[in-house]
Amino acid sequence: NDDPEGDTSVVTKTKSKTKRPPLYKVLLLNDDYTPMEFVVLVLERFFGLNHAQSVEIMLTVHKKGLAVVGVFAFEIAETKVAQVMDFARRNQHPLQCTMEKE
Ligand code: TYC
Repeated sequence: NDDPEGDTSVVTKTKSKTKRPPLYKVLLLNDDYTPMEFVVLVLERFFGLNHAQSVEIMLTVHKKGLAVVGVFAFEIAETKVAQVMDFARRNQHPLQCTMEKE
């Protein structure tokens, strides 16, 4: 505390904050054309989900319009989105996959 006149006093406390990396939700969007089996394959292949979980999430997207497929650190979420978009494009399906900060 720099206080040459002795008339003020400032106490500064530094907080030791442990910052966790922000997490990102990866979302799958519904459309009218991508076959259900293709979406199930995407969920199994890129998100490591079993067949039953994949069918369940696919049907949620189909009924509700979208669903969170998983929550990941930025780079991992980015990679998943790119893999899904690339796989859909190569197979000429309009399937859309996006990410958003949690
Ligand atoms: N709505 C599609 C159909 O009826 C199936 C579908 C499900 C498409 C999920 C995209 O993310 C999706 N064939």
